[in-house]
Amino acid sequence: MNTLLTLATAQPFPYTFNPAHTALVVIDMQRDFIEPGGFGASLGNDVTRLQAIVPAVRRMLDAWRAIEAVVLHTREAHRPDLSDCPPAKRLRGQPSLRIGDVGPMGRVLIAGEPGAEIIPELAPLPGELVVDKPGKGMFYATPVDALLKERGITHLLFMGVTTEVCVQTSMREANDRGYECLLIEDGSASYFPEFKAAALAMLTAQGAIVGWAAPSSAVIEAIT
Ligand code: TIU
Repeated sequence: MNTLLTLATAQPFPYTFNPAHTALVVIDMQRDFIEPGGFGASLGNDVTRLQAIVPAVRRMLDAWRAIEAVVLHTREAHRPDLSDCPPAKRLRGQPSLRIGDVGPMGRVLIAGEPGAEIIPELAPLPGELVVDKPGKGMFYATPVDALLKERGITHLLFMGVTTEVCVQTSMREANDRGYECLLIEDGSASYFPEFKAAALAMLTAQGAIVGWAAPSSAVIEAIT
């Protein structure tokens, strides 16, 4: 679909994008954050909150796949030897399991382990981009910028978890690199609802200082 579309109801003002130059970005919808026994739970979080967005993320993915536009999935996952995991990250606090420890879904937050896999409902399709990232932001120590530029991508629609951690960090990194970013509100969740609300407010404040926000229904209506 190579045409300019406008989401008239986006916050804080209308958002215009061409699906041919836009990627749908799905951040870290992996078992380690969404199922019991993973990294999210080890930090003391109630993971059931994140499960609520899965149907909306799937609907948005299905609609985006139907127009054959670019999809990028990320996973927060470290190398098995932990060479890309700073001690500051692994040793912080008193989690019940640290990154690299063996839990119910294999080694926590390690690439190739069951916990690092994207949940089956949202499994990437052949041809979709899948990138492991060692940090919260998707540009740090990854080929994401090159992958997007090779495909002529200038606009990014964000979904995934958690809103104020990996989604917000990735959106800020993208904004600094010149991408026009929009957060799909009902496609993102936090363990803390008040943090999701605050993230949405601060991303869109000051005339879209980081970017825009809109519900998935608005994007689906525009592309269908
Ligand atoms: N803890 C938390 O809210 N998030 C993360 O550690 N990673 C992501 O957000 N993916």
